[in-house]
Amino acid sequence: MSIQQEQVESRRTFAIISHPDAGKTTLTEKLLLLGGMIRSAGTVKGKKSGKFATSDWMEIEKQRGISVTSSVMQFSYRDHFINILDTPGHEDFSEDTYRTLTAVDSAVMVIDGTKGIEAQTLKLFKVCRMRGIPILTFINKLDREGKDPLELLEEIEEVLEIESYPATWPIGMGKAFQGTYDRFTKQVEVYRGNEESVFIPFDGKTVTKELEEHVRSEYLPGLIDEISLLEEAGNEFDLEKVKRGELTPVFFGSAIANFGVQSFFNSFLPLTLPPQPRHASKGEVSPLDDSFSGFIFKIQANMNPAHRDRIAFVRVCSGVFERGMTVTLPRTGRSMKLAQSHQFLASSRETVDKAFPGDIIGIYDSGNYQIGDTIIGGNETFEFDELPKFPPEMFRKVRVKNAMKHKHFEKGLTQLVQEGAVQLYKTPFFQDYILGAVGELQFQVFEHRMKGEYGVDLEFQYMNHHIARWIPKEQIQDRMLDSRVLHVLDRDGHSVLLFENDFVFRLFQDKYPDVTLTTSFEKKKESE
Ligand SMILES: Nc1nc2c(ncn2[C@@H]2O[C@H](COP(=O)(O)OP(=O)(O)OP(=O)(O)O)[C@@H](O)[C@H]2O)c(=O)[nH]1
Ligand SMILES: [Mg+2]
Repeated sequence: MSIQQEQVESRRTFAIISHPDAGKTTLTEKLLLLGGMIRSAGTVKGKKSGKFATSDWMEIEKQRGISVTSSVMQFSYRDHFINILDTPGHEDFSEDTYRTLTAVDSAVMVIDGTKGIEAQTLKLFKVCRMRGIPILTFINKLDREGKDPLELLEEIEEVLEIESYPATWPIGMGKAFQGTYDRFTKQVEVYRGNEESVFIPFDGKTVTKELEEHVRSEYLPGLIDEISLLEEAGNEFDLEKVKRGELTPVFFGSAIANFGVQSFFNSFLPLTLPPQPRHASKGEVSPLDDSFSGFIFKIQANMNPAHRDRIAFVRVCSGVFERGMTVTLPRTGRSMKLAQSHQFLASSRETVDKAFPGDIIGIYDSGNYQIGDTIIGGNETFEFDELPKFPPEMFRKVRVKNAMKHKHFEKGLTQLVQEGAVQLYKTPFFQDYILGAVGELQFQVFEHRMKGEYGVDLEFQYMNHHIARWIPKEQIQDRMLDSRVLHVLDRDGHSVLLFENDFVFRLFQDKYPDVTLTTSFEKKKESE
């Protein structure tokens, strides 16, 4: 095996996805603890230890106890190099989550055991399913009274339409939670609240003294029945199906109590895939190709108040990245020397000199990159497939409160728009700024960051419009426009019409059938 092949085989790059609040960030924190990246675990709201979870590093995330942007982390575990991406669950940030999913080779779906499959989990699951990547399921919050585990499995199979294989099985739940049985390693992991788990061998049938000492005896007959039921009536384990994303191994645990996380992660490595080939304009690009290539799926400004710079996050797709190398950007044809490259643990960074396919590195961006850009080390020219874009569905006029701060306002606006935090439009004559977003929370994050990172207070003006369509400039006539059909220009100067609602939009189409209206968002259909 070549060095590159060895490096590729030992890498895993995955995202944690789910509906808000299922426990992604909490689980991520426990995985970082397992990987030795942190000494003690913080929590989402910073309670108890006074320490916040690593991946919710932004001010607004700490304040609200939710993730608003995806976070990139790396650690080593059992001779493997792991790239993990904690994504925000809220649908207002789903564009960010969808883009992140393009940069991974497997996904971990977290389900809140008290709620079952929730709307956003279903949507994100479908995206993973379409890509055919392995999906592992972690049913969380077993320390609380939740749904019956068999019911949860049924829900996975029926709602998500995927076969499931319980790799672990819970014994009791809530206050009476006893632990889980691991069907792979044939041992019971005993839940002991805040204390570390104990592992006891169990063949699924024979109750030993040791087991009786740790698990309340009234739970054992039920456990034996359920194990035999799963063996007889459940799906067979099939690794190939797991790797194709057709069968999801299911694990039970409690992220907050750090229970079941290690058992889950020990199974994770053999169940998931190393970096896979990626589709590009020239065809498939193999991670084993000699020359370097990668794509930018995320840009983030001001991650560290001491640096105040912008980082473009690159998923390495082929070849070897070496710090100082020169790459070309096919979109502009320009060449750039990548002198500053980092490996991240959420907001903290370390210089990285070498990176292999599957790795996610941050490169310094002085304004050259856009989300979706391909970068290439060799002489070829090709581009990776476009990233998903979502049409904005709400709009606000925005201006700076204090006119003296206009420069800061412009700077913040430009940077946050480049990140994709919101979209920006201008009215043609008065040059009013209009922000477009998928959801209300995006405006709130924008406002918060403009204040915190650029010292700018904003004034928003509500707009009634909900639909955006691109239109060739020459087709626009004054008579088409009124307060319900507004003409604005996008960031690149292209004409866009904003319609108040579906009714106005359809009326317009009937009245002007020859006008070509397009969403520049063809990919959206796939993600629905
Ligand atoms: N009881 C219980 N609570 C948990 C568990 N895991 C997480 N929580 C709590 O659930 C809440 C949400 O957890 P997060 O980790 O922020 O969830 P998330 O999926 O990252 O949420 P978003 O990033 O906003 O989508 C927090 O208050 C956690 O403390 C668990 O195993 N048991
Ligand atoms: Mg989170």
